[in-house]
Amino acid sequence: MLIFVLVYLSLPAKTQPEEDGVLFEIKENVFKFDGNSIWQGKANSLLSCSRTCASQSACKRVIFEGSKGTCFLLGEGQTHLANTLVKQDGTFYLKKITTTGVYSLLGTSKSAAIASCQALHSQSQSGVYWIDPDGGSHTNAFRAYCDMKTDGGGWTLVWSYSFTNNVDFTAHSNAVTPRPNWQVTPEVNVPISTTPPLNETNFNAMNFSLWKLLGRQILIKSNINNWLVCHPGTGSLVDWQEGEVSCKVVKHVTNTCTSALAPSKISPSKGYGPKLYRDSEWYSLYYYFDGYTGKDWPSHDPCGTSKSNHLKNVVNPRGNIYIRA
Ligand SMILES: [Ca+2]
Ligand SMILES: [Ca+2]
Repeated sequence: MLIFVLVYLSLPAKTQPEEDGVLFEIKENVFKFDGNSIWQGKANSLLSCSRTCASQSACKRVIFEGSKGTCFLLGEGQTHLANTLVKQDGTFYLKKITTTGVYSLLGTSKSAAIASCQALHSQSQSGVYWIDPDGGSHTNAFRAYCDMKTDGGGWTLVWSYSFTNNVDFTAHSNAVTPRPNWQVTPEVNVPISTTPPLNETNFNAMNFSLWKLLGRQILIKSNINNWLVCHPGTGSLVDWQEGEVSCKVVKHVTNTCTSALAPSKISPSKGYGPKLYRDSEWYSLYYYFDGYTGKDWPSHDPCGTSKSNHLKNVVNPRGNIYIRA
């Protein structure tokens, strides 16, 4: 049986700074050694054996034979042994890992699921990670896409949508699709998705009830309208609450209306989907997530005027919503 444990060792101040905290991955009851150690000696415990390794930068791996109290320090050259370990009771095989190595484990498997993309190390790459927004047992963890770059990163993708009729953008038959399972009027007829999108063109939506577990800030991206980051005020998308929001443009996608102000209000449930606007609900729309193919059209207007000012001639126009706390 493979046991994976992280041990944190605090070392005296005389050691080099990078060795103040050294982490080891431990495999118990396995042993394989070809006699090529950089040091071999007695140690009265696994801890003292691993401490000896921690204090020597050349030491990368440790084998400790508990019954004999023998400690082997292995250098870089023995790395291939990790794949050829054999069972032997009472022995320990320790692999030294860097702090970066520890962070790189986060979210890479179901058992290492993180609460949201914000739990990733800031140096992490954007991509798919395992998340478990409700915490506790990871049996219901799932894969989600993280944007680790835009406006500081830490964003979990909750919705990727396209349009039902982008060729005739202002036609009533145009709508965003699919839509999340949020509460809107029964007329709203585009398909509902509860499958987390795995990238920005994987048109799906995470179950809406999970959104609030990820946070209340939203990032809206689109390839036909400016990108917004909105903080909740009296209004909040994830709480399905009408009112004020504080939005800023984090990327100008088009040269149209570059000095236009970002929207300042949200009304989630009036009409056929959430609307972001500034003054008048119907005449200053910036984003309208209209999901009905029988009426209205999904404004993506960088001027905030409910007009057809979105970037034109874009192949496969789309949008994405991300969340962070
Ligand atoms: Ca869980
Ligand atoms: Ca429509």
